[in-house]
Amino acid sequence: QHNPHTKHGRTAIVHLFEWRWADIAAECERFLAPNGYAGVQISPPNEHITLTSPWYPWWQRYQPTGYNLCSRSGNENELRDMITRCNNVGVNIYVDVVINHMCGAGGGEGTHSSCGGWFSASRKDFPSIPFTNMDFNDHKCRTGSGDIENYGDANQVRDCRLVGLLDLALEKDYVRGKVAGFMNKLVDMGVAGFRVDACKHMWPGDLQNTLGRLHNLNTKWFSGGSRPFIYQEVIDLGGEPITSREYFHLGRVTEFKYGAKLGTIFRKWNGEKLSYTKSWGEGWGFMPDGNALVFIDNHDNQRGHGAGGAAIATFWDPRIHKMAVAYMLAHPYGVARVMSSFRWDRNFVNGKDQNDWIGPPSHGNGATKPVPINPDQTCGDGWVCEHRWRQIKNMATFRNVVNGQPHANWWDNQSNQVAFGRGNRGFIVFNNDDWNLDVTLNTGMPGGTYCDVVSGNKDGGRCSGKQIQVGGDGHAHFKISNQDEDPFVAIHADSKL
Ligand code: QV4
Ligand code: CA
Repeated sequence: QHNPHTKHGRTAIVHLFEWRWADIAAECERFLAPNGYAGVQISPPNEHITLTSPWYPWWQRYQPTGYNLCSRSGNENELRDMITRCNNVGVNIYVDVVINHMCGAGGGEGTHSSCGGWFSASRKDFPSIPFTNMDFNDHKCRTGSGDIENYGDANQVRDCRLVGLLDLALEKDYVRGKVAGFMNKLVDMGVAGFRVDACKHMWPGDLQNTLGRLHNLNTKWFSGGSRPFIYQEVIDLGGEPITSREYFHLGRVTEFKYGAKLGTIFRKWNGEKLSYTKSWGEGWGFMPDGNALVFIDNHDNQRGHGAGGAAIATFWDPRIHKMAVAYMLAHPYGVARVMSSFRWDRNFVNGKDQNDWIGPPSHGNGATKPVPINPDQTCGDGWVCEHRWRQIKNMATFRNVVNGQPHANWWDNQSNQVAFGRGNRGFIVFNNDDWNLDVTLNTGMPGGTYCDVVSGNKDGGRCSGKQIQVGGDGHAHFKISNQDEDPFVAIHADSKL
């Protein structure tokens, strides 16, 4: 189902990657709701393997060992409290669910799992669910290694092991029932939907059956008959037999071309220019608007996993990252997701980060640290909190203010200076060239003085950033130095002084 069921005209989702439930609950109340964020994507909440070599990597959470709800982010009570408190302030929760597989085949045997439950990867035995060796796909897989070896063969992509992860037989009624039961427990607790991991590796028919078993959303917070929002992780950059299109009828799909292209454009690689984005969206060969879930970076490709490579614009390149995220939030295409990261010690050897496995800030024993908030509203202890950066936070508001308005009043200099508006509700101007921008443009907005929400905030009647004068004819003069800390300017109906 394609509708995120957002509340109060809010639009943007933030992925609070690896945050603890207690911190997310507090963040919903103190920051997300007051600043108009629509929802949170949370890390997988169920039991997962714990590994010590490498030391508690972030990706251990993509190796389920059971469906009990205790994880590195907290226990079931903390999860329930978080869902309740976020819902009570109108912030939706979307759960990252890993249902294609269990842990790696080499995961051993014992109680090294986040709830302390016993399992055996070697015997394919997960008694807390229970799944046994009859619930996996190995008999169907035809590759020598049992792993996916060739993405050109759709059968092995669906029926073999993704990097050695024990592949569930989702064709079985029993497995479908267990997976749906796990998801329904979360639906009943009040979540609004799911980011479904590794959908390329599951048959659309199996997914359709499983998702068809989901309950309607909890009527304490959602109107009767509401179906869970589904967005499916399928990496489709073209060139493979499995396409995003096969999944459109089930829900939205992650559009990986979006961040890969926009990163390339803002980096000015491969001869790309910002002016070419006049037809951004479907005009670039992206999936239909109503199917797309868009983002600049995600938890994989910000550290070299997944797709997109070095072009991806992450918090490590803040100037480019802020521009790319602002472009996404200003543009009408897709449901938008903002990444909120933790920092780690990058260590590139021959272009590969040796530390791409490092988990969230922790006390050393694998217990994730809380997110402390500094007096200036930034986060401490290695939490990056991109969603709190003024430029990004204010663009999330921009997206809400212009929601439903058409892309309008495009201008470009045939290079890397562009501008566009959203009806008569908002206007944004970018200068990604190596020279100044100095131009008068039709903003389409009512006359008046507006506060630029990139360089500052509107606070009461005052503006801490640049002020933009829009004349009675909708025209305004813009000057943006290529030396500016953030070489873009954005105004909207609610930033009028
Ligand atoms: C290793 C070898 C295998 C070998 C296996 C033997 O590489 O060849 O068969 O040991 O046991 C980790 C390790 C990986 C290891 C594997 C199994 O990195 O080296 O295999 O565990 O032990 C995340 C990480 C992976 C990690 C995985 C499980 O990115 O590195 O694997 O979690 O912990 C494709 C998919 C797409 C996927 C993307 C990364 O189409 O669906 O790759 N993205 C999603 C998630 C991603 C997650 C998974 C899928 C798996 O966004 O975070 O992978 O749930 O494009
Ligand atoms: Ca599979």
